[in-house]
Order: sequence, then C-alpha cells, then structure tokens
Amino acid sequence: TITYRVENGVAWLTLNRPDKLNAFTSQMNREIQKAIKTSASSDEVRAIIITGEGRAFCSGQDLSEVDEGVNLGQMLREDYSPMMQQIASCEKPIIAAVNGVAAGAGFSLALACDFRLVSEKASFLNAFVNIGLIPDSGNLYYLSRIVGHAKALELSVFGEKVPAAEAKNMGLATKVISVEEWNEQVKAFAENIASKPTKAIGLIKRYLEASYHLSLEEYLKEEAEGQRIAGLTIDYSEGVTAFAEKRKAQFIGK
Ligand code: LHQ
Repeated sequence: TITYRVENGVAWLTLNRPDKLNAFTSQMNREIQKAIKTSASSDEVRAIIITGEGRAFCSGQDLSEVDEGVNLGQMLREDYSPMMQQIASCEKPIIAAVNGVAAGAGFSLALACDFRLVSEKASFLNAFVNIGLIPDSGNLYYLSRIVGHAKALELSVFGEKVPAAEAKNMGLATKVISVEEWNEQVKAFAENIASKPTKAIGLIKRYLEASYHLSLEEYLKEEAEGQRIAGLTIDYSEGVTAFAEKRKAQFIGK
C-alpha cells in the first residue's frame, strides 16, 4: 500500500491507494511505520519525503473499514499513535510533499512532518467534525502549535477546506509550488536538506520539542548536552574548517 525508494540521500515514501485517495488502512499504517524506521536507521538516508500517488495526499482513515461497533480509541492506540510516535521520534528531517487534498488523519500526518511543501492544487481539511469526531493522531497538538489556538479551533470546528494559498498565509505551508514545477522543486528542497548536517538537524528537532515541556532551567541544561553532542560530529569539524578556509562546507551527516 506504499512504495519506498532511496535516491540521492532522500527516502521517498509514497502512499499508494490512489483509488481511495490514499486512505489509511491498518496495513498502510504498519508499512509507514516500517519505512520510517528503516529510513531512521539507514546511514544513506538524510531526509524523508512522504507524498501521495494520484490526485490526493491522503484522505484519512478508510471509512469503509470503521463501521459502528469499532472501538475507535483502540484503533488509535494500536494503529495511529505508534505511527505518530515513530514520526515524532525520528531524528531526520521529514517533509510532507502535499500533492493534493490532505484530510482527517491525512492532515494530521502532514502536520506531524517538519516541513509541508504544498502543491497549488492541494488543500487541507480537518474533516473529523464532519463525521462527528474529534481531530486525532496528534492533530490538535500540532495544529495549535503551527497556526495558533484560535485558527486551530476554527479549522477543527468548521471542517472546511483550506486551499493552498490560505495555508501559506496561516503558516501551514512551508512553500506553495506550482503543478509544473512540482517534481523538480520537491526534489531540490529535499536534496538541499539532505546535504545539511543531519545530526544537528536531529538535535534541533529534539530540543525544539523539549522546549515545550521543560522549565528554562531544565531546558538550558538539556541544550548544553545537545551542543556537546553536536560538537563531537565530523560535520562540526568540517563546518569550522570550511569557514576558516572560506569555502562551502561538505557535510556527510555524521
Ligand atoms: C474514501 C475516503 C476515505 C474511504 C475518499 N475512506 N474512501 C482514525 C481511526 C479511528 C477513528 C476514526 O478516525 C481516524 C482518523 C480519520 O482520519 S477520520 C476522518 C476520515 N476522513 C474523512 O472523513 C474524509 C473523507 N473524504 C472526503 O471528505 C473527501 O473524499 C475528500 C475531501 C478527501 C475528497 O473529495 P473529492 O475530491 O470530492 O473526492 P471523492 O469524495 O469523490 O472521493 C473519491 C473516492 O475516494 C470515492 O470513492 P468512489 O468509489 O466513489 O470513487 C470516495 O469514497 C473515496 N474516499 N476518502 N477516507
């Protein structure tokens, strides 16, 4: 239900159920988790792209699989929460290449990523309320941090489509890309990130997240430890050497 390939330091993870607008099934959830795990532990991979096959990014949970009587809490605990945890703990940059509509948990997936490249024909839809549910899979957690409390509440309560241009104004989109330039620009964006000091990016992600849960005192302690670790990388030596030699640094991600 997904395809996975690695090219020029970038792992491409493509949701592949285009007839269902790439709706999630249990199997797809497991395959995504496995692909993130593989990418996280592979030396070759320095950036991860999640995108969708066909005209959609992801339409959320496959609604033909959740008839009445299904324990939705259990589904989240077993299928979705582990996937969201896997993404959150991944210390490599993850890019959502939002090629088309991202609805329900598909929206949550895009929110959990570090960057959102958004096609001009894409849109975001917090669809949950339209079927009487609450935004799940970390949606409110990430959405409020990205767009602020008031907008998060508005998008969640009204359940209306947010077009690409509006998403950009709200800070939801890192970049909006035209259909003609889509492939080229997504690739260039990912390969640029893949050429950066990967370990430092992982630490930046870790400490930015930690900052929400710690006091300043605790945070500064953690930060010093993070910088100690960054200072031991080959990329740090290369960065300082390249600066002294007035040339562009060649980072290797170690
Ligand atoms: C679909 C789906 C879909 C199945 C389109 N499932 N077939 C997790 C676990 C536990 C509890 C519950 O919550 C969750 C998380 C969730 O994600 S809940 C929210 C689930 N998602 C939604 O409510 C969104 C439902 N879809 C839509 O609102 C629309 O399809 C969007 C806005 C995504 C796209 O609209 P259109 O571009 O007009 O396309 P369409 O509606 O015609 O869909 C095309 C086909 O895809 C169609 O099938 P058909 O056989 O008629 O061609 C749809 O039935 C199918 N499809 N989403 N989630």
